[in-house]
Amino acid sequence: MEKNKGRVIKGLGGIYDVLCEDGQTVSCRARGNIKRTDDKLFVGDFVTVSTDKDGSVIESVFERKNSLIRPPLSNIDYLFITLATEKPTPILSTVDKMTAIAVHNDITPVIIITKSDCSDLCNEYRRIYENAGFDTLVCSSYTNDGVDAVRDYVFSHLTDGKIGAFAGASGVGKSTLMNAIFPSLSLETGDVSKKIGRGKHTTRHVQLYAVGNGGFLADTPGFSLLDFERFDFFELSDLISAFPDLCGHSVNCRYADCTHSGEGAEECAVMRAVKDGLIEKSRLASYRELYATLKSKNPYK
Ligand SMILES: Nc1nc2c(ncn2[C@@H]2O[C@H](COP(=O)(O)OP(=O)(O)O)[C@@H](O)[C@H]2O)c(=O)[nH]1
Ligand SMILES: [Mg+2]
Ligand SMILES: [Zn+2]
Repeated sequence: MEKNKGRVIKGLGGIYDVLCEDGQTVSCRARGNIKRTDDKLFVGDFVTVSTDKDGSVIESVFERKNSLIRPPLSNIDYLFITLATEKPTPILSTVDKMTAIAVHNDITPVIIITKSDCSDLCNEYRRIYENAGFDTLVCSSYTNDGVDAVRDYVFSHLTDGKIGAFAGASGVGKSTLMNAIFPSLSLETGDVSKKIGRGKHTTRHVQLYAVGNGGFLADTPGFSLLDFERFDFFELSDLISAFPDLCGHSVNCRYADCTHSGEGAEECAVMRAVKDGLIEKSRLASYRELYATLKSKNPYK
């Protein structure tokens, strides 16, 4: 019997494609003990595979650094959080929730602002996210402005087994942009209104798409915030470190338990930094919204 280590790149109907260290992709079934556990195999998982005359079987799964539930995808390195300058108008608290969840789960958030052909607001959003310290790219799939830079970014960062996925509200232009970068993906694009009701009940399968430098892009239509709701959410005490732009200032607040919520503004270094233009107002507002949500979930923490 031959043993091998590899990564699940596709899973459909109990058959998993595993890209093994030797470069071969083998079609595998999973050992019964793996299938029975609550969290089944995820695309993105590192696994051990044994092969004999009857075929290949996944024997064990290595610990995941993170995972998304719908569609199931694990060990994500980059999340391309996409917002449009308009149509739909971005909800920055949603964008910021995604960045916080990404940071907390050891995923690098990258902000992609689409539809720059629609409005100059793209510059305002760019400023906010650059100021927050995230890599930020602006593009238009219509005029093609900035699309090459997005492609270069994706190709130069998704290397050595790294996994990236797109996230963002429906209609922001994720599929259009992904198709522009990787034409062979051929994702469905279109009008939000026309899409409603269609494909609602079809299971979404995720597959890892090799981007050419040893990295992978998940060929999902993009995660939305809904998909994050079950995504290993964090404790109130972890929140500040999920906002790197606030975190550096918070150590200078007079009181160690400062909530940066507006009371005692004189003593709050985060509030001072907002006043001085070092922290974006919208970022602090998002922080406070999440703080209130987590507080109401866990009133004793
Ligand atoms: N004006 C403009 N419209 C775009 C751009 N990119 C995509 N769209 C349109 O936005 C709509 C939604 O695009 P789609 O890629 O399906 O969005 P998704 O739901 O995020 O995958 C479609 O009608 C696209 O033609 C862009 O750069 N500029
Ligand atoms: Mg789409
Ligand atoms: Zn404070």
